[in-house]
Amino acid sequence: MKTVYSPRHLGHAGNVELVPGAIVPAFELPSRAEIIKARVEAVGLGPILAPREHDLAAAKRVHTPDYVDFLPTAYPMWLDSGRSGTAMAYTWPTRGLRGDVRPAAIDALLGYYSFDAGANFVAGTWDAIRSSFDVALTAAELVKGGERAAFALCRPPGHHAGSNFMGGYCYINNAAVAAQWFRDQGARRVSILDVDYHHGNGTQEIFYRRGDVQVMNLHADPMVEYPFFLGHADETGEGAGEGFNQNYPMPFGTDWERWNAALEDACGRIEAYAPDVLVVSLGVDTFEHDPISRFKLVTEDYPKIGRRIAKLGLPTLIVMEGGYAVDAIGVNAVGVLTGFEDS
Ligand code: SP5
Ligand code: ZN
Repeated sequence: MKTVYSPRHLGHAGNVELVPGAIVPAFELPSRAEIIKARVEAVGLGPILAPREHDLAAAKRVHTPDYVDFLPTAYPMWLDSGRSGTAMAYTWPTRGLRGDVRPAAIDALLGYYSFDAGANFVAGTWDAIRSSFDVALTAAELVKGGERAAFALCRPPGHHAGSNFMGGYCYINNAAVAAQWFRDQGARRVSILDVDYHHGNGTQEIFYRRGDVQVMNLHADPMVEYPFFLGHADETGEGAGEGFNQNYPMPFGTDWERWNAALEDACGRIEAYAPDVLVVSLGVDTFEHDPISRFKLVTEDYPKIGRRIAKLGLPTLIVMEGGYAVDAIGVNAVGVLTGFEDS
């Protein structure tokens, strides 16, 4: 399997994060992608290719143009306002406030275009976002060109980013952009299977009213886990999208047996939908030792995920999302890929 990777993610570094009670060094680190890349090389998964540059018009197929255009301006605006360090939102246009007036100040725009304080900007952030988008589309082109599968080693991740908002370390929704790109290239139906520990709220929001992109989401119960405000089992799509969104919220402590039952059900629904192509949002924050998560998957489980996905027999784009147990992220993420290849 070919991997697409760019070192341009490395400048998205030195970030901080707001957690309950403190500002701490970010969990979403440059070393994540570097360790996955090193593991791809160590197991000889296949060639590692640089991305080709793509027009941002492809991002504007799933995000609003004003949102996409905001992203490269965020950090320069932050500097122009006399600040340095990390640009972080601190106010949001929620209930009782006006969300229909786009403010002028960067302080307000950061909140206007986000749902949490988890998508921050440092000097290299836009370049990393841009390269992650290019990585996803370059890998999508490999699949469109006839590869059985390709691995988009995206950083930053994307699945929390919606049509006009960032959050949860995500800015451009790489998996959603790729799914839309496949549609625009002639795929009639596309399925997205999101196995990250957190609900892919952005992906769900983008395709919620559409029947041409099916979205399956396995994640921790949003009653008790981030992103909290979406991802319940009764969210099944609306209008033309009714029946094409499926959520599998699961409790803290979920192990392989329980998680795999959800995977089986999701794979059955994908088989019934019979898409032309599959996009996998691959998070390995389901791992037992993940520092921000509370599922109990073990290293030996990840190849099993890959084998089950391969059994679907579909052209498959695998897009990297979360996973914060840095020591194990290479073995676990690449375990999914080698499991796919072995079957
Ligand atoms: C792509 C992805 O996996 N994004 C995850 C964003 C999670 N953001 C909220 C994290 C809450 C962390 N709680 C800290 C507990 C530390 N012991
Ligand atoms: Zn996650």
